[in-house]
Amino acid sequence: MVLGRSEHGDSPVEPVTLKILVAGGFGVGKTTLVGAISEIRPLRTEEQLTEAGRPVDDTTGVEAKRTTTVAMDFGRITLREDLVLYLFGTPGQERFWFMWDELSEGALGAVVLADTRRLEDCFAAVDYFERRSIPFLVAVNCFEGAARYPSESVRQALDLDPGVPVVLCDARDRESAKGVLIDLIQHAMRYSAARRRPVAG
Ligand SMILES: Nc1nc2c(ncn2[C@@H]2O[C@H](COP(=O)(O)OP(=O)(O)O)[C@@H](O)[C@H]2O)c(=O)[nH]1
Ligand SMILES: [Mg+2]
Repeated sequence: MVLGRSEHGDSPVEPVTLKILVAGGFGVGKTTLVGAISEIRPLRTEEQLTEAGRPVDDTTGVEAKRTTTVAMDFGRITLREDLVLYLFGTPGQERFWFMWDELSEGALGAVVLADTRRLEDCFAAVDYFERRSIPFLVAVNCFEGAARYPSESVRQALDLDPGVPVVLCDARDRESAKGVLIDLIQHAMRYSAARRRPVAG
């Protein structure tokens, strides 16, 4: 069978699917971001924070957080009819790092969510993607009451390479979250183009 335009003139495009990771510290807004943009009911695996988990699930600075993502968040967004993104919110707690290797397989790139009140919580994620040369950007989730810092100070505090974008977002807002994903795709494309460029000489 020849693939081509259908009788109705609409082309039967097979969408390109891209896998994107959403990482960052505990309570930084990963589940919120995936939920805000997913067009399917996001699959999330949350459980009540228990007494037993309290020493490891540090909620200092995270108001009213009663659940924790134990496995991951999963969502989907169609950016264009031929471009579908699959989102994987990866748990920030150290006891889940073993999952990251599997999740990052074949990923286009990663969004590292950051909260300026607890910037150090995303060191681990930044370090992880840097080491594996996975393109990422840092998206500062602007919580009310948190001081606004220029992206340059966030960059310095996290000791980011000059090429790593730092953007501001509101994880609850669909358009804002979508903008972050588009920024990441553009960054990942520039990043892989730069890596492919032959070295002169
Ligand atoms: N005010 C405010 N609260 C947020 C924002 N993003 C997340 N939250 C809240 O912060 C808490 C932690 O968010 P969550 O998405 O569960 O964090 P996760 O651990 O990274 O998945 C939840 O109670 C959210 O409702 C935001 O942009 N602004
Ligand atoms: Mg979560």
